[in-house]
Amino acid sequence: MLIRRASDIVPSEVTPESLFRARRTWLGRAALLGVAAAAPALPLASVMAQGARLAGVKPNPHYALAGEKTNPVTEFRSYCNFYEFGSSKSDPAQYAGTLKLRPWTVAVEGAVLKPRTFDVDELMRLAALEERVYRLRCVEGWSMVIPWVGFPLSALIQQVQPTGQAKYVEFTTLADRAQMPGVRSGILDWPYTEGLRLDEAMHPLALLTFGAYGEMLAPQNGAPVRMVLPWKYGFKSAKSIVRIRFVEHEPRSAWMKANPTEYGFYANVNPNVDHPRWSQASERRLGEFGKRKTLLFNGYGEQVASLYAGMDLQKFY
Ligand SMILES: Nc1nc2c(c(=O)[nH]1)N[C@H]1C(S)=C(S)[C@@H](COP(=O)(O)O)O[C@H]1N2
Ligand SMILES: [Mo]
Repeated sequence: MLIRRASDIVPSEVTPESLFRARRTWLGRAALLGVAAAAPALPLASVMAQGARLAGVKPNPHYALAGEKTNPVTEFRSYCNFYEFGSSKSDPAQYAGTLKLRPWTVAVEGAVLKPRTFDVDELMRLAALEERVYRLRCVEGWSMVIPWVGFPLSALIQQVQPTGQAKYVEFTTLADRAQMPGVRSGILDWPYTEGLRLDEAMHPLALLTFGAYGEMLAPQNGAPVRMVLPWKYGFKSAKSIVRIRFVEHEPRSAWMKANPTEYGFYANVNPNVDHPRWSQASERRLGEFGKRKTLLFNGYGEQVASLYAGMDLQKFY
């Protein structure tokens, strides 16, 4: 079992000062990325070499994924899904450099006693950051293993104190036509939104994520803040979040609106429920030849299956 006890939580050594330094490095890097976007001749590798380290963040050994290799950081940063920047896997790495990461606020509102708009740097200091190695499986049939940096979303939820009416959480992400060329397309009804049931959002695996590979998130991976929900298909893990709203009724996500028969609210990884257009029984781990069997709940069943006890997972896909 990987359920954590309070005594297992590794205290972060991130100081305001180290965060400040990371931020400054990042701002310098963001400027470089801006230049790179304006001059496409600059090779991607030189952009990705710039680092904004998150000093003092310790790996949480309970989420180490023994026996599975993490994907190379270059793969993580160059093969992305972020439709606001285009629909091909290489578009986000090429175009997300224009995303302005500061100032950035996240409004936390709706059915809560203490609604509050957080500056993202403030939000990042709300709880101890830790590194967790999680699989992320895309609904399209590929997967990666990534060392994410963040803290459980539950830490934020406890701060704002949901009322009895809060049954679901809705995430809204940035949709800025000026910065995001993909938002001019009609692929989705922007902004990109996603949702969770409150108990899913409170689950210790649900990670509010600011970094990966010991660094601040790159824009194409959802900087400055995103969700990572390792037992669900990748599209549930909304990138570049600007609002978290607590609501009474199940919210309809952008993908549900676009195609309700293909994308359900739960979107738990399930090899037994095929996508209408392809099988979900197997997947390709990026960097590997051949296929792996897809695991129920992406291998996190021991932790999350009880959330769905008694539910027909064919119906609630
Ligand atoms: N705002 C936003 N969030 C998003 C997406 C998107 O297009 N827009 N794509 C999703 C999908 S389909 C996947 S698989 C993951 C991919 O995350 P990664 O590119 O960092 O691996 O982000 C998810 N979050
Ligand atoms: Mo995905």
